[in-house]
Amino acid sequence: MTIKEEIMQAAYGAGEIMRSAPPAVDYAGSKTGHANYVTEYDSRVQEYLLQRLSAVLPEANFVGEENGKEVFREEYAKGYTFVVDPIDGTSNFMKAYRPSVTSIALLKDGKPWIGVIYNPYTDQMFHAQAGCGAYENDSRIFSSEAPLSDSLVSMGTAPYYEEEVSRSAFLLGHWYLLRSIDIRRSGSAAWDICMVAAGHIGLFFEPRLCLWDFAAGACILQEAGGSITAMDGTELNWRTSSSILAVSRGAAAGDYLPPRELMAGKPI
Ligand code: 2AM
Ligand code: CA
Repeated sequence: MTIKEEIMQAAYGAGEIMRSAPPAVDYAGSKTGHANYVTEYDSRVQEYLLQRLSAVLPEANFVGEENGKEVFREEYAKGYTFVVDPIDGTSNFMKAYRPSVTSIALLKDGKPWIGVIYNPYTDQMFHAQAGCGAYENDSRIFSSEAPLSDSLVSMGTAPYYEEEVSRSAFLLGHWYLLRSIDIRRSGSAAWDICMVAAGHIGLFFEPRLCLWDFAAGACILQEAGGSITAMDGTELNWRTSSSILAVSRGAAAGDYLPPRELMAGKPI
């Protein structure tokens, strides 16, 4: 088995744990701030992935959302680092609303090299390796060639931060509503990025996300011909939390960068 196939097997195992949860899962306690929940399943899936992925590549570092290593360490810039979100879409998971997915990125020398995202409720496995194309299950995927005006846009509301951040999300959402077919909000950033990669969504944005929310999706989207940057169009550094703009081939061919005032939460 290749390393990517072994990571996919680990993601299937994570999905089994998620599917074993009762229909609605009470949260085990809030992390810091508004809407920032963690259930016993987030911890269980992360523990499982830590064991399983350590066996795949014992020399790799491991950064998981639930061990909260937000700060990128210099040692991650060389060699291999797994960046794992055991359950992306935890609020959905708690309410048995969908989707919730497992997201696993393997960074090589500090940049996404392999991305695996699995939705266990629909058995959709998205996977990519740099230079080898992106796939949904066994089929190659490509981002859409439709212009933004003929695309759906998905947004994240960034409910975890100070009020200006979510205000800017809604100002930007309205700006994109006027320039697209309509707006969607799934509750899982990793899933939304896969939807751009597979051609269903033309553009996804969220004013602030952590590395484990977007690292695997970034690899999949880039291999599907799309692009991913910060919301002002600048390159991601793969080290810190960032605003995210994930764009299809068609949307990227036109004007899609939002006005800076809106990013700062100021109406125009
Ligand atoms: P989660 O479900 O793994 O917590 C929803 O707006 C998106 O933001 C989800 O992908 C969610 O991931 C993510 N998210 C949750 N808490 C966050 C935080 N503190 N910082 C950044 N993103 C977060
Ligand atoms: Ca999570």
